[in-house]
Amino acid sequence: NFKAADEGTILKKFSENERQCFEKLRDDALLPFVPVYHGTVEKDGESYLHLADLLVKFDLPNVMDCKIGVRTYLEEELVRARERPKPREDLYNKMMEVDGEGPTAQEHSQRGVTKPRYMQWRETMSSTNTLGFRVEGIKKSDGTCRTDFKKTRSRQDVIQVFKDFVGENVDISKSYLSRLTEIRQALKASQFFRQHEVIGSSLLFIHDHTCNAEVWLIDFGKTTPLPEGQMLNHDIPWKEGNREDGYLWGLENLINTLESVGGE
Ligand code: 4IP
Ligand code: ADP
Ligand code: MN
Repeated sequence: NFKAADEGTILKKFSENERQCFEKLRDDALLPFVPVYHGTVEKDGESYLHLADLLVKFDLPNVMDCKIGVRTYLEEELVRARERPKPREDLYNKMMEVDGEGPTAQEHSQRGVTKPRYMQWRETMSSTNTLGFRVEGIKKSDGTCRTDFKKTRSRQDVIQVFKDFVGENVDISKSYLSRLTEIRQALKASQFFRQHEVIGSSLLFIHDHTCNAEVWLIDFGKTTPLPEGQMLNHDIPWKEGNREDGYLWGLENLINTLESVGGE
């Protein structure tokens, strides 16, 4: 999905939806918290979004991707699956890898699950539904990489993952917390945030041994504008039709969870 680019930048596979988000963010309170956007690029017949590489300022970075929100799929995917269910074998296999008892009897016999069904199951297995965020992956400076967090759900389990990530370094968790507090403030001031349903977006945590620690908003591939004049609250429960994403609720829980990492 990514391609190497000029010094300090990356190319991400083009999506028109994400391009529109980066364009609108050029003029928004969230601008300091999203990677610098350099427009679109064509290379070998493919289109890309040209973005700043967030890792360049770090020396042997540790990176964690947390997907924020209580919902990870669009309401339209739900409607589509209801009208014309398309069971997918790849998603059935991914479900089976995590839990042989995940699929229902019918899903077993058809060897397929629909996309929203898979996404909802992922949400309940992980901390997405209960905490409004989940850890997707961690890459450490020693080269190790973990993406086996599909069943990391309880607050205690998440705290353990965070502890391992920051190496129980209090300075780093404090820097992360102050950055998250700034992000919360920027979200509350952001016009873009009020007017968009933010689905499948992540906060990217990056730190290194010099104790440089930053958090960035990334991945707007499924961030969708609301109809003119409509706004989201971002911290009330989702009910089909209200398009709420639980982003602020998840951020609050994330801050709260990280507070339990440095402390005690
Ligand atoms: C993936 O499930 C992620 O949710 C992807 O979201 C999603 O892509 C995939 O849907 C889904 O299979 P796992 O994480 O369990 O592998 P993201 O790219 O944000 O990580 P979408 O297209 O919804 O963004 P499919 O339809 O691409 O398989
Ligand atoms: P996708 O839409 O394929 O899920 P993301 O935008 O979520 O793509 O990016 C996937 C991963 O790539 C992130 O978890 C992060 O590690 C890395 N990444 C994304 N954007 C940047 C960036 N601007 N700089 C450095 N790394 C990035
Ligand atoms: Mn992503």
